[in-house]
Amino acid sequence: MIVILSCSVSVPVFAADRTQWFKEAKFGMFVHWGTYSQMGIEASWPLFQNLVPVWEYEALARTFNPVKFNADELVRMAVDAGMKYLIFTSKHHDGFAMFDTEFSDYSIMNTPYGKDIVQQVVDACHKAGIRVGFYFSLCDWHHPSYRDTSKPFPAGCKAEEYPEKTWDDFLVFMRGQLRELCTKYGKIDVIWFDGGWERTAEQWQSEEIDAMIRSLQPGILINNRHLLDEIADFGTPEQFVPVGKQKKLWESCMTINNTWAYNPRDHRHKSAKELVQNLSRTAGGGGNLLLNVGPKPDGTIQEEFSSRLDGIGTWMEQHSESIYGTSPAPVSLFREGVSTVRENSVYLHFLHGPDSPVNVTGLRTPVESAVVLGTGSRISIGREETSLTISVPYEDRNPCVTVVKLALSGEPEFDPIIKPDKTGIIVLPAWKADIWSGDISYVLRHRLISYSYSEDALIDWNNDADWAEWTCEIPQDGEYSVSIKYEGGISSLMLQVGNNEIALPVPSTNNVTAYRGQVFKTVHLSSGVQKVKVRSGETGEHISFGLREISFDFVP
Ligand code: JFZ
Repeated sequence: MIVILSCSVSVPVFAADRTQWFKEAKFGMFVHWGTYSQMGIEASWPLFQNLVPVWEYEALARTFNPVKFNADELVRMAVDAGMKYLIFTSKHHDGFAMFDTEFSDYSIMNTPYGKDIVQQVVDACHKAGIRVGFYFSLCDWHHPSYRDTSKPFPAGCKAEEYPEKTWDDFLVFMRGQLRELCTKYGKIDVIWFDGGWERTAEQWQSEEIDAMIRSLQPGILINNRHLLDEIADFGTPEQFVPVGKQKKLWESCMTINNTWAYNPRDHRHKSAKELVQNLSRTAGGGGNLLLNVGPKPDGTIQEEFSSRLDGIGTWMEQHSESIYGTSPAPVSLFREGVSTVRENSVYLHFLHGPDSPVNVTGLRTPVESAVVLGTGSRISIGREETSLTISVPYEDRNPCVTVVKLALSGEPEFDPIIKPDKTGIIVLPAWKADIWSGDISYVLRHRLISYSYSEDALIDWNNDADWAEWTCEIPQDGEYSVSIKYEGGISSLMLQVGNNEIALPVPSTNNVTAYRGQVFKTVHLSSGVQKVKVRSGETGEHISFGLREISFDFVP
């Protein structure tokens, strides 16, 4: 008699290992698709907003039959755009399962289509060799143990509106579906939670489900929307690219127009240029871009989306080395854009221009050559003591983002220290600032200090938890006059140099477009390398204030 002992021992996969592919991939496809595509409305939210009666929304399951859906074509579109992974809505807030689940009749299996779409998507991703993950909404507005369905939306969704007695039943249901998603489809690389805001992590038992998922799928990544930021593998800023330095991996999710689902009335499509700029900005910030498509009711992708994905793919054919496997440059190297680093190369992504000779500072390692990606043109490099000057011929500019590859003589070394200029003044410009912020809230736009190229200023001073920071060299002990160039105004700006902090009154200028210099009282500075930090002196909106530069001038 042969006894076969089977035991699954899940080997812990440490964060640094399991996130490596994600950090290198940089770019993925988000897919929001369900019965709602038949009405051309947003996923789930029309229910909550009482725009569509529940009976009418849920009746969509009776007609959903995407006969033209071809998972391989969808995945090919993603691969051709340069996307390395795909996140698919297995279940949105409406509770409709796009997979064959034994725990609910409200699923794709009970539609005229009657086939497991999640299975098809996973198979196509595995066949194409890209990673695959499931968007899964914790909140389930269909399930009678989650929501008091006797109440009209938006009532009935909150914990306090529903008796505790059914909550355990719902958790059994929710965990059952998660277990199905983690055991029926082979290797899964991401669980992209959403919909956590109507309960707490304790009520969701997020720690338990996080552990269950990791035991069933060793190496899987889980985002922060089960409300456990500290154990999440990545943060999820939504519809924006954070500008500050982040404390953990992050992935910006974004739509091409403004709707996650298929919406033929939403014509606010971002151009391919804007989408590529967002890709460069996410890579330049050390994050990923998850760009969304919402398939039509027949399963195909609308032309406005496919044409833009083609445009991104064309750019990626010539520029992917400046995206995949790169890290963000630790120092702002030039004013016109962002920089990525890979091996002994630095890539300058021009989000604006380049119109005139470009000044590159903060790079210690000698540059051997400068080449424009795509055209292959070698461009001349002007070298000065602590900076480089490059000029990109107009004909070499890319219609989306021009990237100049600097080939270095060795390992990239950066110099964050701003030195006094030829006149001895220490000038700290907006574009050289490091922007620091609190943890980005995954959904609501946590207004950060951001750098606005058009004003060439630091704007959005709306949260005193954010600050701008420079590292500079103070040549000698003594008194220095502090000057700032700014527009608009703010009642007080806190300036910290080393360990001393002073409040700078910044009277409002009479015109937020012009800017003016303001010389303040002097401060005593000690010689050596100093960190200069600036933050709003109070909370509240200061959308009128734009800081262009701070400078220190020695007073003999
Ligand atoms: C969430 C979903 O609601 C949305 O449909 C989409 O799936 C997106 C990726 O994730 O977006 C949210 C969630 C919560 C809020 C706003 C957008 N909220 O609480 O304001």
